Amino acid sequence: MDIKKDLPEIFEDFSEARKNGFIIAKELKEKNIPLIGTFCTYMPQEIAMAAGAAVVSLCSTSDETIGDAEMDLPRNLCPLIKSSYGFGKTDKCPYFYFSDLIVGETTCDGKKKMYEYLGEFKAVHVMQLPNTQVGEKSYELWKSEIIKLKDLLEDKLELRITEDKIKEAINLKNRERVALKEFYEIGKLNPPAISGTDILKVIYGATFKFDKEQSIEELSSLTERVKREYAQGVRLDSRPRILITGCPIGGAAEKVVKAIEDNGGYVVAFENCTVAKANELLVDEDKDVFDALAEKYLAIGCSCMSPNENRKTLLGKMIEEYKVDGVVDVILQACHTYAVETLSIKRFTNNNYKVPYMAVETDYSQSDIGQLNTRMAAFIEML
Ligand code: BJ8
Repeated sequence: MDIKKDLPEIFEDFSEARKNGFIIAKELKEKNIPLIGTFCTYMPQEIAMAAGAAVVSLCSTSDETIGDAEMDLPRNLCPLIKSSYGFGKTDKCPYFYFSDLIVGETTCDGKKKMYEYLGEFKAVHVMQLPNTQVGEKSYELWKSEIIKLKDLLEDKLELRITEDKIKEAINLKNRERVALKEFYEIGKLNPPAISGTDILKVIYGATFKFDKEQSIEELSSLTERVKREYAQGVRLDSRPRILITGCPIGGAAEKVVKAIEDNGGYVVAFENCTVAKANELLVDEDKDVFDALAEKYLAIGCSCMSPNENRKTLLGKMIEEYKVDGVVDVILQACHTYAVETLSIKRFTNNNYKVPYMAVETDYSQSDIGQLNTRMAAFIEML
């Protein structure tokens, strides 16, 4: 990271990391480094890392390939699923193109059925994720699926994944999570140091940096610099502080963050998978590696789980710690599990924390920007 650059330029550099993907993915292939593509936070990345592979989140956040996907899939389906399938079908995503294996999980119905078709033109492995976090059987199933993934990667890549290698990967991934967390926790500063748009640029961009040691270093010095400048008086104005929860929002759905920040608020916290859901919990480094991984990943508070108390636990903690004035629940169109959960999240925020709540349904098009602006302006005005 060039320390002479000003902060906005550094935030842009993180954003650029994804766009440089083609070259980076090609370089990895030339060095014979396997690439494992993922779609979901439940994927235990440490197993692939222990195999010496690079793990990448596959393109699924733009409407560029939705038209191609709709030739095969129903139109009334979540844009994330259509976009994922469309990128796989059209080979427009360099990460898809270069992936040796794509690992999916049986999360929501649309996604797990889409993998069946994706498997027709890509190597896909689907991990059987239980529908509940409750009970020994769910835990045992998930642990056995993690071991199965390890066995499969050993066969496919013709190598052995030792427990020591998994331990190393757990340690590295934990350190990366801590660095990410220390950065996004800048959102706790009041008034804010930086906008939610910039927080997202860095956190989302960091997932496309493959040299994790370097990325950890860059994140740590960026966090330090923002805090230092804040102490010297560089800060934003005081505005209503918004927490975003719900579906993942990197890419096209970032329009919601923009609508909030263009209409008088700042997003100070992201509870969803793009930020906190993926990074809050660390993997226990003192346990058996498979137990530790099963425990960490199964605890993710996704609406695909029933019941989904872990979402509320994290949400409540963040509402308090980030001194949130309002909660915006972002629902991607036709995402039934998050849409159904809006009632219980509304009750939870209104009743337990007395914080106003609003749910917005959106897709990857730009057609609802006017409507988003109107709704956000009204919500923020009321806070
Ligand atoms: S752990 S949030 S990344 S499943 S694809 S559920 S938006 S209908 S993405 Fe997710 Fe993993 Fe859960 Fe996180 Fe809804 Fe669309 Fe399904 Fe989605």
